[in-house]
Amino acid sequence: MSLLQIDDIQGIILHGYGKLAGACFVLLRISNANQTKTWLQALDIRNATSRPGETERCMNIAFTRAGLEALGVTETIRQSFSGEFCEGMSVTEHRQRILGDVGDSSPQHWNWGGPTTPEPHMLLMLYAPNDDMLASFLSGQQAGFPRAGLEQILCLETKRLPFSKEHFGFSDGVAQPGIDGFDTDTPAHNLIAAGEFILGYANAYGQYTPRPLVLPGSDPTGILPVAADDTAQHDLGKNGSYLVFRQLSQDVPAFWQFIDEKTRGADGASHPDARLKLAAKMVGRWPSGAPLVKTPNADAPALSQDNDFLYYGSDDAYGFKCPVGAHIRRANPRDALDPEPGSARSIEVGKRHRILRRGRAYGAPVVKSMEPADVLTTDDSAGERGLHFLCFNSHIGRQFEFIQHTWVNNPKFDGLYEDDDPLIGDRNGAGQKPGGCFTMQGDPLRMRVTGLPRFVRVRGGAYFFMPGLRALRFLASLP
Ligand code: N7H
Repeated sequence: MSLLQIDDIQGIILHGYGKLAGACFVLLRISNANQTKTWLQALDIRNATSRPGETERCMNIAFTRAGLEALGVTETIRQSFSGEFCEGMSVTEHRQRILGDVGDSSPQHWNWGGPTTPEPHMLLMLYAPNDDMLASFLSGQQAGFPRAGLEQILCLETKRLPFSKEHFGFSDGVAQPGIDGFDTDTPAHNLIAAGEFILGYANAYGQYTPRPLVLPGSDPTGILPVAADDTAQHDLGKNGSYLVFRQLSQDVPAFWQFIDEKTRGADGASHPDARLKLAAKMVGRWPSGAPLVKTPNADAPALSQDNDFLYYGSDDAYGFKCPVGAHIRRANPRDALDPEPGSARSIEVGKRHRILRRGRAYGAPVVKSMEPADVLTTDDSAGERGLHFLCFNSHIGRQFEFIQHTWVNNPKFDGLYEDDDPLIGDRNGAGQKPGGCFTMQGDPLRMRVTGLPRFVRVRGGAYFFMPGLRALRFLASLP
């Protein structure tokens, strides 16, 4: 039985809706708040009581700070939301540096969420079994926008790629944290306090993450629950979460061309096996999803869903199997963190920096086969494709931003010197720091690849608050 109030939590937080192949994300602005509130009151938002079946349609909703303001949330209440959320993803230079949103990834070039495009107020997330059913779901919603006092800024489409791959050709969405009190079959090293992802529950420190609370006078009809840690206040955050949304464009031809060049023999011939191995070393998993620490020399599809491993605990303290700087080892170092790598304490530290990923690919694949050899012989330099990266966390600074800044984009991560994330790193942060190297630790010799270009660029993004369903009713009934 779940210890979480799953009937009050929006479904996409706890379930990935993996069976629903169609998905789109609609960015909206509120032009008439009263109409929008009436619309919100009648909205059929999917909760988390059950995982949707293959024939269902689901809708979820989230708001930016500007959206809350447009709905009439007072300044005092708005200030009780997280600092990162209030400040926004794209506004300050400091945050642009933290996130690596520099050069041609800087917000001034973004398609949405930046200073040159209308600021989104709301995100409507629609999911359906297939693209046709999604199209009718979307057009039904769109028909109601004018009466709901809403203007559509953009509808971001997604695409289910062949073989459940992402654009570089790897299985994505394999490793997710297990949520304590909800997930039952997760190994203890991967079981994370619910309060790390859902507000109003104890977090990895055994405390309540700061969240929006309101005085009872602001909630006269008592829609909101009393805060568990402060009975003088009502909990607007309870069962909600912060949603990080970044549109990340992937340069697939550049990725495979670079790897192909670096693995050619002295005679200039390509080496498909060496190519695949270098790419797998960069990711930390093989294309099937099999983790390198369990199968360092060849893909093993039987292990494609395997997430039950540690690094020191897999006899890979030095990164001989999965390089220290590989994408998955940086994004979640498991038991490799100071002060005592390989210990229970290291795992506890790691549990404070986890995210729940809910992203979807967008754009057509370069080739339907998803094979590197076919990518290399196809001319598709102009194609726009990538990942709508979405993740949930209860503390944006300590979770998403920490991962991005202290691990992904940090050239000195875990004893390295000038290596940022080989897959998604910002390289040298527009000349601010070293970057663009990838080291594969080895005995007796390590190997280094240098001159990595940026393969992933940012095209848009924003921080959202996804309220619990009672909190949504509260927002819809604001005066
Ligand atoms: Fe990453 N990729 O598809 O190649 N990621 N990621 N990611 N990522 C992972 O376990 C990818 C991005 C994490 O617990 C896999 O799902 C791409 C950002 C985390 O072992 C693959 C992009 C951030 C994990 C990819 C991208 C993260 C993870 C292995 C951008 C956070 C789990 C399969 C276009 C700041 C780590 C899997 C763990 C895994 C890919 C972005 C984080 C294949 C293409 C921005 C926490």
